[in-house]
Amino acid sequence: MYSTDRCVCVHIYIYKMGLEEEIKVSMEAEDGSKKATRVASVKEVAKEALSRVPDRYIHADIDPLVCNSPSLLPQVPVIDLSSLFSGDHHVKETELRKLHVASHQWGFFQVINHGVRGELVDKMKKGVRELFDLPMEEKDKLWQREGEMEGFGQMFEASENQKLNWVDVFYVITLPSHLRNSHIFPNIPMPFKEDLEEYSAEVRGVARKILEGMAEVVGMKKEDVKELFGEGTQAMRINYYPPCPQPEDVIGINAHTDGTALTVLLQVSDVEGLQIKHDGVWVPVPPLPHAFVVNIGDVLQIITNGEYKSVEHRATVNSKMERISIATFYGPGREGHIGPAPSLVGPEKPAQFKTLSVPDYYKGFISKEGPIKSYIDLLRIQNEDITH
Ligand SMILES: O=C(O)CCC(=O)C(=O)O
Repeated sequence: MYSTDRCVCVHIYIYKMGLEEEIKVSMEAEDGSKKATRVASVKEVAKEALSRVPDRYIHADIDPLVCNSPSLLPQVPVIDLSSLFSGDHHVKETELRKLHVASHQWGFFQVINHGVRGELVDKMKKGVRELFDLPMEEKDKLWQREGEMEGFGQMFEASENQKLNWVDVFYVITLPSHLRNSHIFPNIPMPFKEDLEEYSAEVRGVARKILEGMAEVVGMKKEDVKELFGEGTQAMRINYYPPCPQPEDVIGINAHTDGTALTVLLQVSDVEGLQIKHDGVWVPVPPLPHAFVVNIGDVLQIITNGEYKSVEHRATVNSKMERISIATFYGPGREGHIGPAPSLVGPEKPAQFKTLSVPDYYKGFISKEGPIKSYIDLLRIQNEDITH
């Protein structure tokens, strides 16, 4: 998904203009001309009662599930967020330890008792279904414009020959509000726009609480969290995976790690699809009632100086049922730096990663090769660098 084709390269520019900073995507052919590629909506493709899906969606190299006995697969840990902030010292310590083990060994966990009202979550579920059910002429008004990432459309679509994922995406920057795209967020239909506004604020609160718990248990100073995150930034990627007649030959989202700090994912449908790589095996993450799936992104692996892991994951699709998910990405404010927290670096534990400005980090992440899985490895400080 992220490889570039020889004839078209993707340039992503991150630039600052006072307080306004945007990620711009422009598609440029080798002769320098701009190329506007628009990928068909998979929902529309799927409506055509296909017996075989078009070749562009067929991936020959999908890594199958390694374990043939799902009942033997390990279960992703579940963290009770209310216990993490319990007044009872023992309850709190036990949950903090669970959080530490989950973040260190899995990089993924489900979180329950997170405090986001069930009624708001239900409104979001209804709102995203309605968003993807909009007629095409309404969706057109919210479609990605050339050079931009927000709105409906596939991300990182680099060439006309590139293999595609079996997913329709709606991507939107949610917080802080001054970073929002002026023709996407304001045009989101009501009442979903209002619910999205409330949900963004609530989920940011959940992300910050989890980070607070992690900082406490990993021994990171509060000042470091404040310094590294500032007010933070948040974006959402809403994924719609239509049913597919050849689910084993297509992929909803290729294996990837998240380039941000923390992802809080709502599995909208009661349909399995999310899988994570754990000890070399793809482990499904079943939807759990009233839970969010949380995962560590590359930025948090860097900030924790490698203590917590950003783990590969992917989304598979279903032959009969559609699946929807809402991934909310939380990361540092645009004005700061990304690097190991000073309180987690010392003679015993030298910095494992370089420190970069936030714009430089994202510029590298979405560089000419696209957001490659191994980007974080490019930022690793080699032993020679440490000793010299
Ligand atoms: O749909 C899912 O469960 C996974 C989504 C995901 O990995 C993403 O949006 O980056």
